[in-house]
Amino acid sequence: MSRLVVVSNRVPLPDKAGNPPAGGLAVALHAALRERGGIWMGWSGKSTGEDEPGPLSIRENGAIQYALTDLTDRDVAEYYNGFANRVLWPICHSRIDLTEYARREMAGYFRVNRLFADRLVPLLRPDDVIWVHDYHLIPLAEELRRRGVRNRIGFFLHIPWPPADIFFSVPVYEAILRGLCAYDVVGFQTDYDVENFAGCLRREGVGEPLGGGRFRAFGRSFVAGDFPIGMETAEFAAIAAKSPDDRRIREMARSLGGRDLLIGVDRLDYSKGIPQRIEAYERFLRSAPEYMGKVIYLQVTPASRSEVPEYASMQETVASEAGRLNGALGTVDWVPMRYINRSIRRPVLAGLYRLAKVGLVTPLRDGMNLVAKEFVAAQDPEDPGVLVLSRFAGAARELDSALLINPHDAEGTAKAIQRALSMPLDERRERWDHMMKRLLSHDVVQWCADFMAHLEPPTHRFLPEPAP
Ligand code: GDG
Repeated sequence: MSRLVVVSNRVPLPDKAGNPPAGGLAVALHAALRERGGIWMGWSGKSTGEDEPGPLSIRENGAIQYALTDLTDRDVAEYYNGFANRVLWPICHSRIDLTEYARREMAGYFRVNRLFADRLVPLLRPDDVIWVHDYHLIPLAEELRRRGVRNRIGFFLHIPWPPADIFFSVPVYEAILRGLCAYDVVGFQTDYDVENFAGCLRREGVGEPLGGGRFRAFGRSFVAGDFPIGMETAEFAAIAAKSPDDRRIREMARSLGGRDLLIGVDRLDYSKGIPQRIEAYERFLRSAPEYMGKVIYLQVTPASRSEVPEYASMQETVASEAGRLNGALGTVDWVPMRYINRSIRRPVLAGLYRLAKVGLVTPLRDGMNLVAKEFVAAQDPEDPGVLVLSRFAGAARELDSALLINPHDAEGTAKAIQRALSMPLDERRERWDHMMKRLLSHDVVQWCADFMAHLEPPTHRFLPEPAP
């Protein structure tokens, strides 16, 4: 079996005992890397004040090599905080209003992709299979091809792909689109993303579908399809099932004092719709005052990308909205909302999901949203909680037995919260069963295997290139 080479912006390094960090993607890719041997390459997370980023550092862990590169301060400002997170991220989440386009930053993005290519080429063997992850590294395959790399190269986009009109507002959209078409397999989270991507090729007049998931564009052909990412369902469910024995979960349960728990868990990001969720919760309490004092909404929100101004201001907005809500509706013995602005450990998270009666996953736009899946996987099959899920999360394509809402409609979301809290046990079980079956049959190991099956050379036998 040929080696696997994974490339992503950051590399989830294992602990001293060689175990990968918790979380489905890291675990699944480590398992594939361990089985086949290979390399995981990415940014070390460190930046140097120098003009040059310094040499690649290689760490060995059994059959896996980690190849880490530092970046310069300028690289981080232009490539990561700049073009990736102030142009591509907002654009892919349909937020043209938040994009800050600067030619200097765009040049930095392509420069860092060239650096990655320069550093990866000497490590490659002719039969390695390369799998690149996410929007930071779209141009990488084209750079590798320019350096003579003929290996199979796949790409998976973890975030949505926007409609053509939105994507075309990026001044260098053509270079980005061409970059995607240099891969052999391009994976998206949902069929809607694939449709949007195909729409961009068609509208630009640069490509066309050939059938069977194949496209021809910019003079070459490749496969593009939806590969909805899964989670480590069975393992996570087992951790959650043990959580009632955990002291921290028992203390949390005691602190609820018999009140029903609603939970939201999101990186602090404007795409997650946290202020809209707080507004909907307030509307729910005001329109159903019998629930005042009877429910508690816990929002867990680790800080993220705080060097990007939009994130710093979102942090202030969420904190002030939470404070305002508690000030307006709280009483001396009840706060409607608990807000935690830091990360908690994964087993505790699993226990909190299981303790909650309602999971609130209401992003304005999301590639998939693994929190929705984790909430379902953590439930007690005898007495499952209810998932309130935005129809604009990729997860809604699979978890259609959740209560699907439009996060822009605060009244509709408020009604769904009330419905979730009063849903009869039979209906909760039926909805949960349906979703859990899907999560078990489409877990992250399956996702990884499915993508790899499309990327490996035998694919050619199943998807022959049609005659011109
Ligand atoms: C991108 C796409 C796509 C959150 N708080 C804590 C914590 N988390 C974990 C969750 C979950 C993960 O972070 C977040 O994953 P999401 O999928 O919800 O969102 P993004 O970070 O935006 O990820 C997304 C994903 O890529 C995968 O393809 O689904 O659409 O945007 O696993 O549990 N984990 C711990 N403590 C926390 O406080 N331990």
